[in-house]
Amino acid sequence: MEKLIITAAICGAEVTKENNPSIPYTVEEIGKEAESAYKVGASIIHLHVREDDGTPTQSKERFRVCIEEVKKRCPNVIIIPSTGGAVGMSNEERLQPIYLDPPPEMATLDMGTVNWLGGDDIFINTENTIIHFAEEMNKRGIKYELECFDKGMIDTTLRLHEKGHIKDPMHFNFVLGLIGGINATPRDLIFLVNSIPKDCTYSVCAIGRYEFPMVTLSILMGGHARVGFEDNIYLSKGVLAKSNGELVEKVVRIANELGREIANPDEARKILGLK
Ligand code: KMH
Ligand code: ZN
Repeated sequence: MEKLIITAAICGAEVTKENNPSIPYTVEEIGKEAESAYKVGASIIHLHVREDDGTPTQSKERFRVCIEEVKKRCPNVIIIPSTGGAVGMSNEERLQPIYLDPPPEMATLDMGTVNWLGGDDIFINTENTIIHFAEEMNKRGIKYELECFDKGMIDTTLRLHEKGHIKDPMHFNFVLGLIGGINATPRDLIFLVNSIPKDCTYSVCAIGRYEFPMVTLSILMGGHARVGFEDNIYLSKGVLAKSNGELVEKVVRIANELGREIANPDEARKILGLK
């Protein structure tokens, strides 16, 4: 089996210090959290950024300084800025990090609209939005992480791939257990994995208590793993994680027990087909 790529989603846009005091907001906090994950085995940082008061932002300048801080602490790590941002942001705002110079190696591409965490919120990604985001990334040589919250989003991806908007090699991230998206069960994950072409790569993340069971199944099936405060703030039942590093360490322990080696960033680049 390929070595395991571990992504740390260190911040997200939804969780706050009221949920877990270790959620990073400032540039220094973001840098420290990325470093905690990198030091113990994360080769990718999925990055959202915040203002110092915790407000999510897609400001290009804020991304620039945060990426600089992360790179200083984690020299060759792969950074995947979010183009999802937070619910309610405009498309122009969400796309800001892909216009950095130099452009990021990768960025997220959200593959459909989803009811967001119950209530009235909707995370809107129309087909035209997806095509526009993909084409803008294509122009800049940015590889997308294809975020799928449900099976239909895989079908959309494959259709847009067929039409030439989405380029090879495709790398998916399956998000399970989000209220509004697909459930986090072995049956659902196997269904998703069986729905993508065999030559694609994929990673798996799941919300809250589903994080480690779903990631473990992905490790067993040959997929990759994403953990971090964006998805889950607990190390175990009722025990808040003190850092993203603790969550990554737990994945490394599980992978070691299951005999799956961990990829370093350059090995991850090779697996993902990055230049
Ligand atoms: N915060 C969500 C609305 C992404 O990073 O592309 C979007 C999200 C997905 O987290
Ligand atoms: Zn995200």
